[in-house]
Amino acid sequence: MSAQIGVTGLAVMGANLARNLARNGFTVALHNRSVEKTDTLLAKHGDEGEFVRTETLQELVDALEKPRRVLIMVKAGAPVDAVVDQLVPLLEEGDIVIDGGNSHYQDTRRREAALAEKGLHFVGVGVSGGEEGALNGPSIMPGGSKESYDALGPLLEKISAKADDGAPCCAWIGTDGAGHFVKMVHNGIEYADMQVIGEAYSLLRGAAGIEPAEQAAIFEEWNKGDLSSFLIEITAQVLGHVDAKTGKPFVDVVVDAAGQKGTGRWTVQSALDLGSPVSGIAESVFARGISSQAAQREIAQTTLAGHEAEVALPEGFVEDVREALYASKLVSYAQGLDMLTSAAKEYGWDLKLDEIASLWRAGCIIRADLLKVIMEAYKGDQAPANLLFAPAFVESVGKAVPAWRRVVATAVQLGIPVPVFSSSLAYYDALRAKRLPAAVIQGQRDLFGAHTYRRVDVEGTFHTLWGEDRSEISAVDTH
Ligand code: NBP
Repeated sequence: MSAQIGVTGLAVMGANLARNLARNGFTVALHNRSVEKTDTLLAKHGDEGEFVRTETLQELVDALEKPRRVLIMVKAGAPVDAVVDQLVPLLEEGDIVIDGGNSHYQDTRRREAALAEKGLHFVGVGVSGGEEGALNGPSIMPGGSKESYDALGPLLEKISAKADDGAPCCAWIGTDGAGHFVKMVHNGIEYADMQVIGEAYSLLRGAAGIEPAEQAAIFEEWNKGDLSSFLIEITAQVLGHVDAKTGKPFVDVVVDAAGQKGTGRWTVQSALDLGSPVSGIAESVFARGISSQAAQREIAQTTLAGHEAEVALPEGFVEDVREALYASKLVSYAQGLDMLTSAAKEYGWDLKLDEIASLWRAGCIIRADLLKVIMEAYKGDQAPANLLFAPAFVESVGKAVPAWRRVVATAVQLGIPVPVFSSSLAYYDALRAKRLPAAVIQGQRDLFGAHTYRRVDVEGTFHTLWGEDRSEISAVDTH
């Protein structure tokens, strides 16, 4: 029997995707470098659908119908290149090699170009939702050629999560590395989303003295409104959890150093290359960095003065925090989506922001009710230049601004760090500002480096003779 798809790399993610495919009626050929994983999968779950056991890549390739679809689920980086190098000589023109791991989009672009030269399709697929999503329905972001999607899309759509309206959380994103790029930005937004929730917790605890168990109830309540999302839901669970050993709140026995696997950092690095101002996402990555500087934090606690002020909490502080959380979260989405727009221009991708918001509605970590409103905002040909300009958000964020300012001011006075709340507000205010201090910076650059400037009243590029009589001359633009 020929299999419709082959999976090589049967650790957690590969095994669960293979099971998901089989449960959905596809015949799946299985391969893993060490055959034990293949046999374990078959022993435990072989009855969930049609599997073909293979021991070598040649056997895997031989087991597949044409054009062949081979899904690689090995560790990102060199292992993907190693598997691709072994696979390519075994394949025929038109076959499709799929990388469903967390590869860097630049690696995907490189691999896609190399395989295209051999007449093969290389499809970088972003998969979000962790182990559970891989098994029961992840959010899937495939890149690669449109042609490859025609052959692969139906399988991926079938195993993907489904949104409330039944739409599959999978759609063709764009050529070469577009799928992995969008997955990377998804993760960047996820970092910011998690950090703003953390900042809300800090404020409720540090400023209002609300204990974790009580906060769990607050988050549960928030999960019924416009903040309703997977991350708010699991935060309620985490805050409500009590450590069995000590009887203390779980969050009080966990070391407060946040780990990271790299996709947040990649998002910020790529944003810097694109000149895309993802300040909230960047602050969330830096916040994890500071949290992990245990030695410096310990010295700082006894060395650095705080000069915190006595602050009477504004009335309705908990609701203020909710609104600040909502507004800051929205800025993170706005920044991430703006970064996608910049990348689309840079790499020639026709990214459809409404479809991307749509496929983040279920299956992935940032799934949230808000994504439906974001999806609607980008529908049709009236897409806003920035998510914050969509009428729905002009209104809802506008309404939150007074609370947002009160919360950030309170945090600053109390010495509670809220890097994403405050940088998001700064982004919002910078966008709104009639004049920015960039004019002063242009003056400084012209003075020390003759970098020239443009004027508000006359076309052209100018330079002031700072070291001479300070007269202005027309200049060749050097900025
Ligand atoms: P791992 O990232 O832990 O990789 C283990 C697999 O890679 C095993 O099948 C292993 O084979 C294989 N492998 C390695 Br390591 N080097 C190899 C090589 N040179 N040649 C062939 N195979 C090699 O697996 P995972 O946690 O299932 O993740 C797979 C991908 O999915 C990664 O890119 C990951 O970042 C991504 N991802 C993971 C999650 C998650 O929640 N875990 C979520 C979303 C995406 P062996 O068994 O013979 O050692």
